[in-house]
Amino acid sequence: MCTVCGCGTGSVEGHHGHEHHHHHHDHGHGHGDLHFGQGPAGVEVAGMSQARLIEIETDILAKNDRYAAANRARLAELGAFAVNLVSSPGSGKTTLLCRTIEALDAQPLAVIEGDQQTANDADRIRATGAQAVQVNTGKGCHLDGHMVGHAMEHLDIAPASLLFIENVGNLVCPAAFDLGEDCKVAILSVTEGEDKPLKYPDMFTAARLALLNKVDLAPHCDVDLDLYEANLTRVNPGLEVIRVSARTGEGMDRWLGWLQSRLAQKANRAAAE
Ligand SMILES: Nc1nc2c(ncn2[C@@H]2O[C@H](COP(=O)(O)OP(=O)(O)OP(=O)(O)O)[C@@H](O)[C@H]2O)c(=O)[nH]1
Ligand SMILES: [Mg+2]
Repeated sequence: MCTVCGCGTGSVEGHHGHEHHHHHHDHGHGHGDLHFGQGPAGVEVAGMSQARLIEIETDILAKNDRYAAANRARLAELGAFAVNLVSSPGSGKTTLLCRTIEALDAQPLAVIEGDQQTANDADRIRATGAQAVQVNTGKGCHLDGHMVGHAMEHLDIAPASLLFIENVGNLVCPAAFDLGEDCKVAILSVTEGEDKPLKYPDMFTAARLALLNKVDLAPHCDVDLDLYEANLTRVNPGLEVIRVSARTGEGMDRWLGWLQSRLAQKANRAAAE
């Protein structure tokens, strides 16, 4: 997770150049494997204690959480339902989003697009007629609460509308950052391999729903869709999974139904207050 190196401070308090050296030792777990992070060995950084690392992480995430809380309060007032779409690059976030927007037809919505560079994805969204703001994160590998707060100011977010936030394509860092969204939806495409939920569990534990995309390609990829699903629910037993194809439209009804029911709940809650 990038909070370990402190790159998350970039947008919150101005970018500070930093250099760090991770000392990699074999901690004796056999086969010459190296264990860091949540593994038994923990994280080791030269000149930095584990306590100091946790302090930095806590600091970054606490700042982020204040921005996220402000975004969440604003969305609650409006009764707008916000989805944070997370996945590795190219799994089909923008394609699915364009199909979703076309299918939602006249439903008020707004889109925030996160990418390191280019406005390609916001351009693709605007081509559907929807309003979109592109956020370029530069060296950043994820959106944060501060960026999303600013982007929200540039959008006309209607009461009881949908806000889609497409995060930077990255299967690791976006998992750690709350943007004030109602939920993270992880997209995993069938070309990525059945083991991805096991290798990158954070994203799938942080998500409420997983869209298993590109199922139209399954026959060409020699993959096991049931194994994809089993591995997803193994890392997160509460995860809902919907098989979809942005290409053929398969499964889109279930995804749209999921969205509409969540939006209705949120809008009703706002109306009742
Ligand atoms: N066959 C097939 N191709 C798909 C499907 N969904 C997306 N693609 C293709 O996958 C490629 C990547 O799609 P994008 O929508 O750009 O993926 P993304 O997740 O938005 O990528 P980044 O924003 O760069 O992280 C494109 O060539 C899409 O046409 C699908 O359901 N089936
Ligand atoms: Mg995209």
